[in-house]
Amino acid sequence: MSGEVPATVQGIYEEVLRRNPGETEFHQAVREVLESLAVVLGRHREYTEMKTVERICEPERQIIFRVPWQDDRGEVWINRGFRVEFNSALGPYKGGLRFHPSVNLGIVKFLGFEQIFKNALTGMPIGGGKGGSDFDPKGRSDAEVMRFCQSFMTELYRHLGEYTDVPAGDIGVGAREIGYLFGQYKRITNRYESGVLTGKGLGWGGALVRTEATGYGAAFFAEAMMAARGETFEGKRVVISGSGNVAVYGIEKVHQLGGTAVACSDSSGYVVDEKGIDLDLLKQVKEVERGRVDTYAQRRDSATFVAGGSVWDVPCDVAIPSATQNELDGDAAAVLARNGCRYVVEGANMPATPAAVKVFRDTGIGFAPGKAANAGGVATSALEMQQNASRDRWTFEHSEARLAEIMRDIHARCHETAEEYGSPGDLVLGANVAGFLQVAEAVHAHGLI
Ligand code: NDP
Ligand code: 2IT
Repeated sequence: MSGEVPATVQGIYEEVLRRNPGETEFHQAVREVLESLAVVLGRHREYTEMKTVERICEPERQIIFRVPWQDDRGEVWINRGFRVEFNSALGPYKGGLRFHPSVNLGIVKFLGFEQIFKNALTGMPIGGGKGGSDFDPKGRSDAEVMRFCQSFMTELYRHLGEYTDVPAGDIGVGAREIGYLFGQYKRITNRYESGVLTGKGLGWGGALVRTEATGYGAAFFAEAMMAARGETFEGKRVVISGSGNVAVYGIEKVHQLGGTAVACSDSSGYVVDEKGIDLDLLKQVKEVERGRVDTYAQRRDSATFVAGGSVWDVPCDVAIPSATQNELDGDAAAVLARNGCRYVVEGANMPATPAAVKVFRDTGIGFAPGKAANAGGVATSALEMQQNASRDRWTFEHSEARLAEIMRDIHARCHETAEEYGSPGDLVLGANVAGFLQVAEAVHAHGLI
């Protein structure tokens, strides 16, 4: 862990451990936020008296359901579906759906908990939630994915609504899945309720820039961090893990801002391409063919594929972990530091372990936590909701300018809050405190609910 749990919040942490046994990722996410909050509770006695932190640590509602479906050969499968409606103080529950075999309640809760503060940081009126299933879409046909999505939504629909709970994508859930989910919601409810899901197709209620938003946003955030140190992306080597939605559009924006992304990965290994990742080829392999990264290396002379191994072995100035939680541990962080890395910006949710974050602190590497750096995705989801509600459609340029502004604002807010609370430069503390204060004020105003 990155530090001691301060005495003022120790009791809260122990109660979270006791009430949520075995949910290690949830414990980790809660602990990291609590470590930042002692300083806040010292200034706000009302939050201690009204158990505001304890209430925020307890989801408002947790839904777990059976998802039966049949594959193309007629075999029956039974998956588990989750939706954790964590906190609605600032707006309807908002957060993605993850389809991955590793999904369990503890992972959904960690993601939902993070989402509360992330969504608060965007400044948009959205509460925090997350959902998903242990369904593995890899290798499944479109028809199988469709049947699974239909079965999943047949249970979930009763909990959703544009003013209630608005899911979107996450790992394993992209435009294809959102399409099938929306179709089934519309069929069951007989309502064309555009605002019930975000990440929709551009021809039927989707918003320009939502696809690119998380990766672009992380790059904008990195740009703001560098600007605070008088630097730019110009000439910087960048390593981005993953090769999904966040990674692909992170690479795209890094290149537009003057940096060079030289490596990316998936769960099979990583590719290094000293000439810079060829985005057209990467998109062809990952988005069109739904293939593996080794195919990229097979088709590009300047690229090498390394099976297994750690993408963090590739020397870089900027690292943008954009695959999954706890993918960058203390050892990998030490390698990054030794190789001269200066910035680590979390595109994924909680990709750096507490030991890694400690290395970044000790070595002076600028570190941006996911709840700040990857907030561009959900912020642009809120822009999609705004366009749906007003039956409007913004241009790419307008939406991207809004996204860039939001990311600069989040950086400024985290930066200023860290200074105000006595830890200049500590964006982890800044993000946790700024996000918490916004949520806590609303929770407090709504009374004991
Ligand atoms: P995708 O499904 O599009 O891509 C995920 C990528 O990460 C793939 O390359 C995948 O490799 C890799 N990956 C996933 N799980 C693992 C694992 N257990 N071990 C190794 N590699 C893994 O997802 P996204 O790009 O949407 O999401 C990536 C991260 O960003 C997640 O942490 C997500 O929560 C976060 N995020 C996403 C947002 C969004 O708008 N999509 C918004 C904010 C955060 P493989 O295909 O081999 O599994
Ligand atoms: O982790 C996240 O912020 C997301 N997966 C996006 C959530 C959303 O509602 O757009």
